[in-house]
Amino acid sequence: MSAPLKLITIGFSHYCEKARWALDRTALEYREDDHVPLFHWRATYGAGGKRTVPVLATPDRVLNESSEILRYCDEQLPPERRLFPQDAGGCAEVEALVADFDRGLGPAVRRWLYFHLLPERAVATALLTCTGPGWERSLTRGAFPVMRALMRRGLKIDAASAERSRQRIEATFAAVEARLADGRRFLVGDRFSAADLTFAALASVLLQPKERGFPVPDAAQRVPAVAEAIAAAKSRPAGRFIARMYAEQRPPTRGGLQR
Ligand SMILES: N[C@@H](CCC(=O)N[C@@H](CS)C(=O)NCC(=O)O)C(=O)O
Repeated sequence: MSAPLKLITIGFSHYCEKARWALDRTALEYREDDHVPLFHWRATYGAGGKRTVPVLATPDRVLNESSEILRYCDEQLPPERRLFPQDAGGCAEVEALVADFDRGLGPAVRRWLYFHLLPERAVATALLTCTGPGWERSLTRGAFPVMRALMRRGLKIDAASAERSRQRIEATFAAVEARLADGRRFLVGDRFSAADLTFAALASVLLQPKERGFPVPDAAQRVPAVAEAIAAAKSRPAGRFIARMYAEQRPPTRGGLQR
């Protein structure tokens, strides 16, 4: 039997959940190798990838982008289960939505969440150390102030950028709700696609559906702004759509953890 694929992640990352969900829809055997943020570089560069996760190491190539991993998964599936539709029009629409969520929603969710969590040392540490091998978690607990400074600088996190991110999240949720207003069950066409998966996965850190492949620690809810945002997101149409996508389309995760 061939060696399983290796999915290098930051466990709680939303782009990693996107890739993990796509892998879990296939019969591909894979093992997840999860890391604390910043410590993941050793694994990604070591595997021949770049600095971001997810990275999927396969026997013949290394995939550095979550959407590339979705396409790789599609190669394993019959046409009717693929995430990118076969017809050119449907495929272009799905690709445009995925690119928009990847460029806008993903970074906005991350920046907004870190802006609120990083000032709370206990909460932020609980999040950062819910993933990765024990030695990475221990070092993170001690080196938290340095990591926090690096993350704030690297991700350009401040009050103004957090506010722009909040607006971007709101605009994306509103645009999704405008699409869903005609009663459609999926964002494009009449079946589940990469657009639905990407939107649901990238917003999942805000919604915390129980089917998520890697749970976000409850500690995040101890920050009032975050608890309020989660409650507000859950009660609106886009949030209910995400909950339904997770309930109906998210198989249990199969990657295990490599330690
Ligand atoms: N375009 C990339 C974005 C992935 C991404 O931003 N990953 C974040 C985790 S949420 C990351 O690795 N950040 C760490 C870094 O930039 O060093 C994809 O779709 O895979």
